[in-house]
Amino acid sequence: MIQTINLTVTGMKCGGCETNVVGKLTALAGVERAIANFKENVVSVDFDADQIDVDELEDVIIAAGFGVE
Ligand SMILES: [Cu+2]
Repeated sequence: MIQTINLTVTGMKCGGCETNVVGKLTALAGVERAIANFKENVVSVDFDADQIDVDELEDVIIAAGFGVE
């Protein structure tokens, strides 16, 4: 089942950061869609909870150099 989560992500400073985060997330199996907004510090992810969980999403964001609150 596809779920949507809105994560508070810190450290995004421009559109390049948004593209970076979205690219990392959408490369994961089970992520259907990701939208990042650096001004709002929000990353919205549509994901298949049977394939991937929120901890894995957060790990990828953190590995890319950003923070998750
Ligand atoms: Cu940036």
